[in-house]
Amino acid sequence: MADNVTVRRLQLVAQQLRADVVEMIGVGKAGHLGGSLSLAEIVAALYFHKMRFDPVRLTDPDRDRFLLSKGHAVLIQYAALIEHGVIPRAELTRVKTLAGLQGHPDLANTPGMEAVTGSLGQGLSIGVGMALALRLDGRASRVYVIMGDGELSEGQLWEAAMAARRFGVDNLTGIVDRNRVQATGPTKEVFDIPDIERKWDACGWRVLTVDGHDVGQVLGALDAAERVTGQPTVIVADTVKGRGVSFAEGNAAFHNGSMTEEQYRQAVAEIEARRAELASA
Ligand SMILES: Cc1ncc(C[n+]2csc(CCOP(=O)(O)OP(=O)(O)O)c2C)c(N)n1
Repeated sequence: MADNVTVRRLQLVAQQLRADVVEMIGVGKAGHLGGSLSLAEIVAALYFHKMRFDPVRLTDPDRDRFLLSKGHAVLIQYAALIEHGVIPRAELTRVKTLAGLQGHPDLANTPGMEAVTGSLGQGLSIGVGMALALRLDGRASRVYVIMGDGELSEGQLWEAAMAARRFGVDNLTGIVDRNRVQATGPTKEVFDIPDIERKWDACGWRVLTVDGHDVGQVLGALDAAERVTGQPTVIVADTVKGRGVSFAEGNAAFHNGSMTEEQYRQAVAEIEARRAELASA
């Protein structure tokens, strides 16, 4: 069980990550706001508590691996790496420019990335391979693969899911960011995927469902996943797309939308207000 001090600290980190994402997108520049903000607590829990991650030893072979299969949400990963000092803060305003950080994970030019992702459906295959390699090498490292619920329509992902069970890959934790909104509308309308938990279960995975904005629940599930042996674990995290910025919440227009000056100011103010509320509680 995570203690209250840890939970509060991570809630505040999550708000900082949200603030960074909003600053990266700024005014009049399209960016994946919704699917980044829905991951704030999960990314905070992983990068600032759970993962073996040393910002000054990024290639430590014993590190845990973080794979953002829904690579379009990389802004939230950049935010974590900025807060860890891996990426200079000055890069915030150069995101999605030719010379700056790219709109999807870029292995060659961005420190702290483990794979190129963004073509949806591929991250789990990479993760299974990495987890198997780590096991062969006798390392205790874990692999975390973050997927979107819209992304679950990709067939390759289910091949990887079955392979993970076939090979008893228990050093792999999948996380599904179930925010129920896709690029162009509600996932249910674009490509409905009912019974997500039962699908993973049928593929032989241990399945845990949490509120993805409840840091205590997220940490509890991450710990539980570590104790599972002989099979992989997936955490289905119920989240809200755009969480923390009211006009973006559940709104597909902010899947990859741009903000007006007024919306930008409102987003900054709402995130700051929540941060102040958490800090004073
Ligand atoms: C193979 C592939 N097809 C289509 C796209 C375009 N695309 C980018 S994001 C997205 C929606 C993804 O929805 P979801 O996985 O639910 O992500 P989230 O809502 O969490 O951002 C799509 C279709 C892509 N990146 N890769």
